Amino acid sequence: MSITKGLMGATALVVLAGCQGYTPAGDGAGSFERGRMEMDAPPALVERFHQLDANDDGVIDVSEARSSSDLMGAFGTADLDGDRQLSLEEFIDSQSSAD
Ligand SMILES: [Ca+2]
Ligand SMILES: [Ca+2]
Repeated sequence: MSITKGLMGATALVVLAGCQGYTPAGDGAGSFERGRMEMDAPPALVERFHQLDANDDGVIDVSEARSSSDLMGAFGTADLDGDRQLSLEEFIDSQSSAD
């Protein structure tokens, strides 16, 4: 009986040690930072921004956003500073996080 109990305890320790070695905490954080770097102005999104910016003033206002129903739906959350216009940065940020 005592031998079986000892084996189970040893197995539990091995499993715990295995889990800690398999998922290092630093790796996840590093991947997240790489992800943020990569969403820095993808060319396709920049091109789409300029297509939506019909009057070419460098921001997408509400009337311009109406040409895209999915953008219009995301406008409120995409407009981070609440000025009712989407800057290129706000647009890319919203489109990148939408995926
Ligand atoms: Ca505009
Ligand atoms: Ca804004």
